[in-house]
Amino acid sequence: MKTFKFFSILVIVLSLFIHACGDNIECGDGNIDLAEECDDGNDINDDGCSNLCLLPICGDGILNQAFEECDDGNDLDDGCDNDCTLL
Ligand SMILES: [Ca+2]
Ligand SMILES: [Ca+2]
Ligand SMILES: [Ca+2]
Ligand SMILES: [Ca+2]
Repeated sequence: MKTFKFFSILVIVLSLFIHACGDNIECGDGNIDLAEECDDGNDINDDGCSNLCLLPICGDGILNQAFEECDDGNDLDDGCDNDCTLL
């Protein structure tokens, strides 16, 4: 009976732990979690924190007008250079 009680508590604790983990790793909840570079809790892609919870970089295909003239997400000299300046 003691063993049964122990395992019941263990199952409850484990399920709470897993539930908490599942809630924590969610992009868009406003909390910067593991594997997230940022999380501003909105769904605006070009405001400095993308919808994938990554900070803006040149080459991600998202135009961040603060410091990029263009961003076509490729590494070709096709009108938008690799440093995200217009040719
Ligand atoms: Ca998050
Ligand atoms: Ca955002
Ligand atoms: Ca970009
Ligand atoms: Ca290009």
